[in-house]
Formats: sequence, C-alpha cells, structure tokens
Amino acid sequence: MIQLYGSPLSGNTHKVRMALAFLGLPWDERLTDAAARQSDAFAALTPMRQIPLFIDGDVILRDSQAILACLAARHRPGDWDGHTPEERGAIHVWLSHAANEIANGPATLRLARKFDAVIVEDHAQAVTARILPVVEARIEDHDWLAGGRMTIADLAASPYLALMGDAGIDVAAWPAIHAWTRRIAALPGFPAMPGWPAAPTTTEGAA
Ligand SMILES: N[C@@H](CCC(=O)N[C@@H](CS)C(=O)NCC(=O)O)C(=O)O
Repeated sequence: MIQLYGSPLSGNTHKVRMALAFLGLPWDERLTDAAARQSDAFAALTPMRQIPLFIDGDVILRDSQAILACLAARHRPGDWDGHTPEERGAIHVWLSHAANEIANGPATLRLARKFDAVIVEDHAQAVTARILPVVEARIEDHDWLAGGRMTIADLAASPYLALMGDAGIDVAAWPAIHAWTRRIAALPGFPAMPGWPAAPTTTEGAA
C-alpha cells in the first residue's frame, strides 16, 4: 500500500491526500512531526527531511508537485496533467507558482501566524500581494486554473490559498479564490482539512 509521510496541518501533504482520495487509492498515512523529520530514519528516506514523502514499493518521491505529476501520469494521463502541450504548459505555470510564490507568500505567512515561524514578513507580504491578484483574475471567469476541468494545477495551488485565513489574509477580499476552494471541497471524496472553507450547501448551489 502507498505510504504517505505527512501531517494533518500540512498543506503540502494535503495536495497529495486530495489526489489519492479523488483517485480512490488507499494509503497509509504516517504522522511525521518536526521531531520525526529530524530523525536519521527519515533522513535515510529523504535527504530534504521534508513532508510530504510518497513511498510505493521501490518508488520514493518527495515534493508535492512531483508526487502529483507522478500520480497524474499513472492514473489520469492526458487529463489531470493536460490534453495538449499548451495545456501542459499552463498546468506547469501553476505548479511553479505553487512551489514558488504561493509557498513564499501565503504559505510562509501562515507558518508565522499559525506555527510561530520566524519569517521575512515584508518579503512574504510582497510575494502574496503579487500572486493573489493573478490567481483571482484567472479564477474570476474560469472554474479551474488550467483547462476546463480540475487538474493537478488546482491540487497544487489550492491548499495555501484555501487556508489564507490562517495566514491573516482577508478572505473576503478574494471572492473568486474563496469560491474555487469551496468548489474543490465539494468534489466527491474531498478529504477534510482543518481551516479549509466548507463546500457550498445545496441551497447555495440552487441559488
Ligand atoms: N517543495 C516541497 C516543500 C515541502 C515542505 O516545505 N514541507 C514542510 C511541511 S508542509 C516541511 O517539511 N517543513 C520542514 C522543513 O522544511 O524542514 C513540497 O512541495 O513538497
């Protein structure tokens, strides 16, 4: 069975958790807290000592974006990872934003607010101010980040935007992003994550 080293409040872990749940794949989640990440046993599995870490038989893969790409290629090729070269390119734009601006902006602000991490606040605020309007503009008139359906772009980019309230960001200022994260929460099999906005109710959906 697939093993996923992660932690309940890790947005990066949640990217993989969502993919596994939407694919209907069983997995065994191994709680890997800060102490466990520093252990020699964990370092032997991944030199970065970071979660998420995905293990399936002989395959050991780190980095949430890389794990999503592997799962898409295995289980939803040409769908979750793009139908055409252009769509693939568009998906990779968002994988890069997830690993760069979203990680260094909203995710970093959340680390400080929720976990007391020491950060360079001005930099995190500046990166956040740059990326949020870009996501909001895309998602204002599209349901999904790339292509006309959910792809790994949405799985990679959404957790730290769904959790922006934890980062001290005013959710009301970003209504399209908020609605998109709720759309993701409404997908069949969505695994719960503390702080993720709830799926729309049936009444809202009918309105
Ligand atoms: N690029 C990696 C970043 C992973 C990451 O930053 N994980 C955090 C938890 S969400 C972690 O393990 N932090 C501890 C550390 O960096 O030492 C990914 O996308 O998976």
